[in-house]
Amino acid sequence: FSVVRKETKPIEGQKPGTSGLRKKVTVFKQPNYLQNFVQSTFNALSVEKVKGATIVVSGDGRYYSKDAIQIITKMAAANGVRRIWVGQNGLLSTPAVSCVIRERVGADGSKATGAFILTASHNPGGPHEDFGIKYNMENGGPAPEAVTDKIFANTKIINEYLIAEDLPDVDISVIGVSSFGGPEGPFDVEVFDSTTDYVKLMKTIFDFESIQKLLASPKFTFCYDALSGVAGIYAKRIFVEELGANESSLLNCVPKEDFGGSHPDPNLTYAKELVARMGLGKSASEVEPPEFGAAADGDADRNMILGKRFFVTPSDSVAIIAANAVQAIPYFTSGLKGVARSMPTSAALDVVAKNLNLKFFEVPTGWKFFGNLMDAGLCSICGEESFGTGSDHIREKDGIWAVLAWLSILAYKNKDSLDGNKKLVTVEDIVRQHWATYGRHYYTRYDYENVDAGAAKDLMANLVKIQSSLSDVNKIIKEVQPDVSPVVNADEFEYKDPVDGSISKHQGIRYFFKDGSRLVFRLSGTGSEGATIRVYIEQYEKDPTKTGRDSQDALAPLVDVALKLSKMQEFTGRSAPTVIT
Ligand code: VG1
Ligand code: CO
Repeated sequence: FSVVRKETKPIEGQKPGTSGLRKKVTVFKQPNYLQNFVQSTFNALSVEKVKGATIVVSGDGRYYSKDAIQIITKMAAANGVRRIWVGQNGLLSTPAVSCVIRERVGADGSKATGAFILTASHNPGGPHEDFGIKYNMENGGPAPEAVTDKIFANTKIINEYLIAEDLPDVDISVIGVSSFGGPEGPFDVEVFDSTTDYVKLMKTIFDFESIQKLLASPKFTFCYDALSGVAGIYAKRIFVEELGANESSLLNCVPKEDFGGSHPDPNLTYAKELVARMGLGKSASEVEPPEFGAAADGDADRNMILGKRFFVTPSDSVAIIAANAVQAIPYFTSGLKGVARSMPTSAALDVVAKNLNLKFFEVPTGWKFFGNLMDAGLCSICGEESFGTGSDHIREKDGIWAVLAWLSILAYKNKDSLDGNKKLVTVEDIVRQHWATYGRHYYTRYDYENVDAGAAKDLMANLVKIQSSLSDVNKIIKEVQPDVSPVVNADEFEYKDPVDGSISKHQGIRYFFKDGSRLVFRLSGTGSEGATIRVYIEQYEKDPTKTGRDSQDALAPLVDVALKLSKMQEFTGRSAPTVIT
């Protein structure tokens, strides 16, 4: 093939958000849009990460992925990349990409130094929906801010990109290596099985035999919903083929380019089918629900854990996994190095860390901040309130891992009750027991999606402004909810990375209440149009006689304070959130 230099001009708005660049497919299809971003990424990497390098390109299989893979491959060839690795059909979950970068070794001993991940995660897909792209580094984690800032800076000055236009399209549905010759020597495209490396890694972490026993027990019933995302191919391999679950326990496990037309977001609003099957929500199933249910998002890095008629908040989930990991999961037998959560995530994990005397870190939203801690050996388990949970086995959150972690805990707690007539220890039992020991963090998040960007900015600015007078803030609170305890502290979260000293500012507006309650407000960095305001509401209850309340009831007064304090309706015109989780 030959290398062509194409003239181009900067395109506005290519700033990577919380997790890469996410835009409508129609935006990505504009002339040079994808090309500019990809070339800007190559230009942001050091030479040896491009010339002669091995780079992974794959994603959640959403609409436009197949075209993007061919374009990126041709540009990689032209930029002197030695080899491109593609999961069969262009499919690799985000955690699997992280695993492939860290673990996979090519036939000639080659290792990947980075990856383009093609996903917009939990955002809908299809010709009129979202596409996304992000770059992950040699440690398997998302590019740190220093790199994404450089990429963005490059997009503003780009004037040409390199492409091998005459390189033929590679058939990514067939496993094998295609070899080509270019001006700088050989170039290979290797298509490989999307699940092998990931399954191998999971087997080194968990005791598959004990999970198999759990799944085989007539007392235990199981259900998994991939929401038509890429998780389906891993679910089939792991839950059915390896662990012996019945094929009928899988819902929506065939990846679709448009996720069947719905949001591939594993929460109580969007995972409708699973929620109903688990006996929750308005259209709850009449049939006896399974004991355990879980769902994933489009790229399979998120997870939702459900018990029979029971929802586990993601903030509780990471705390419960951390509290039980050493006993229940072989990978952690020698102890936890530390734990971490994102700032808006509830303090349930903090209490566990304190009790178990573990190192603890609070980082800004987004997985990239956990990577540094893990690389420095400071953190074993971490999580976010947004249905993200994971560990230092890779550098991304991991939806299937979280399910295997829960199944391991269930297998451990039930090791004596699977045979005979002892009662099964259920998901709900485990969570209630946890609350009895550590107290409960009532928690909810209100999302206002696609709000006018100006209005959202004004609302946030006002919330910062009123922080300068807490007595005025407390006056408002007294008026609307006299029983809510007063605010004792308020700030904007700023993070100093303990490993590299880098500082991230404006990471969310916080209000701390005297009784330990907390309100957090932040703007989403993953949307593709307008603004999304997220309100995080949390209240701690230590008294074991009061941990069994309905969460929305318990939080109602604090929610009211949040909405009045932020003047939500005044600024946005919205009388209700788009999604409550
Ligand atoms: C959201 C979540 C955040 C998560 C991010 C990426 O970001 O709040 O916790 O890390 O999505 O997840 P934001 O900026 O919209 O609040 V994923 O599954 O979209 O890669
Ligand atoms: Co995701």
